[in-house]
Amino acid sequence: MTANPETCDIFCAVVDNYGDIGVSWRLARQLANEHGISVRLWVDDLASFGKLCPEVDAALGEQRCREVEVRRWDKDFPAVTPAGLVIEAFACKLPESYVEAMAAQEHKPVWLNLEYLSAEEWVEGAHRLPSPHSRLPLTKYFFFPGFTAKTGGLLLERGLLARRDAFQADRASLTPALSQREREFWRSVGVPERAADELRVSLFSYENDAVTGLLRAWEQGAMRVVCCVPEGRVLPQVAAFFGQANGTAGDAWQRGNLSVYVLPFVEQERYDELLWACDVNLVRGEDSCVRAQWAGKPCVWHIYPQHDGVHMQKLRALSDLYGVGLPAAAHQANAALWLAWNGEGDISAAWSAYAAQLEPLEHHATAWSAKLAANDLALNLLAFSRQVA
Ligand code: TRH
Repeated sequence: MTANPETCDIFCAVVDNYGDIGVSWRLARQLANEHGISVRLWVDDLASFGKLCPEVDAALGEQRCREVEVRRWDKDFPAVTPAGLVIEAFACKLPESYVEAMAAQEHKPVWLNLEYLSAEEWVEGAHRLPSPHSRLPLTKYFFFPGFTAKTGGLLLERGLLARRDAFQADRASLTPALSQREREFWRSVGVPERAADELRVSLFSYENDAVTGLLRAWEQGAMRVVCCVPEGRVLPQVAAFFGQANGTAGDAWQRGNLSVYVLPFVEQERYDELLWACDVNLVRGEDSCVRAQWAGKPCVWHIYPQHDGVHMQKLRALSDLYGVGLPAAAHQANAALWLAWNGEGDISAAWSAYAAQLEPLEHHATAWSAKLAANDLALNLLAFSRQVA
């Protein structure tokens, strides 16, 4: 007899920033809303969660949100019957009592560790590997997201690319005009509509030594650049460029050919719209990097820095994979800008070379998103769970 895969517990420990909860929340919603699974999402930091989904009340131990049962993951873990499918996000440690309860089930739950995203080659070999528990009759499986068919794929909500296309629709026409949705979006964040002669970029990154050089390149460049910066870690550096101590949503600064608008940190769906509405997106970590790829626009990745420096290998791996199919000059410009944005190289020269390749980069970004869409993480995860149940 198999466990009931129609129920799912997802455990998310927020280590740092928003990526852990960003991915867990996306997966929870997708399983509940698109696959009819009864999902409980256990989160140890509801305040961070509330930034991505303002409906979440950080004071509540239990609540329902968008068809997902959200439970605060406190130290004293309650006695609950484990779900048929148990997902620990990013190797967070499940409560011991819960693991014991899993082992005590007649039909053992399917237990998956949803891993961090990497384009490195070893991921294909590690994806779906079993890891038997040292003491209990349980097996945990590693489930790796990724960019190739031999990995678990990427989270992609049903209809997302069609919604993106509708949002961006009029831009492709001969007389470019903004769609109503795009107009509404800019109005809602207090930023003027985009003009035909400007390059609009979004900037979401960690503190970054290359920021000043990039802002200067935009300020002194031939093209008008409008840069939208959501409130967050890089904002003090951007503010300092304009001689300000810090910034807050609603601030706007201008110098030379560069205008900067400070945006509020918006909920996840609206952040997608920001990515769809910009020509180039500077993104970070894991989830925003994937969302920028779904936007079908050129993107520049600030990777989450690790102390041992292994993040640069990860950066190169995605840059190499992403570059397949790009004309050589565009591939080189993309790779050089990603490296310079992560501390290796001259950011000003890298931006000039990149700006000269925007057309092929844009074509490639659209084709890349279509190619990736064939490998849907939620579908793969459910198929695998049913196979090993
Ligand atoms: O916040 P992050 O830096 O998270 C990181 C990474 O995931 C990294 O891999 C992980 O190891 C580390 O945390 C612990 O970047 P990320 O992954 O892009 O997550 C940001 C989330 O915030 C994403 O879901 C998009 C969302 N977001 C909004 O919802 N609204 C906004 O206005 C912005 C700027 C982001």
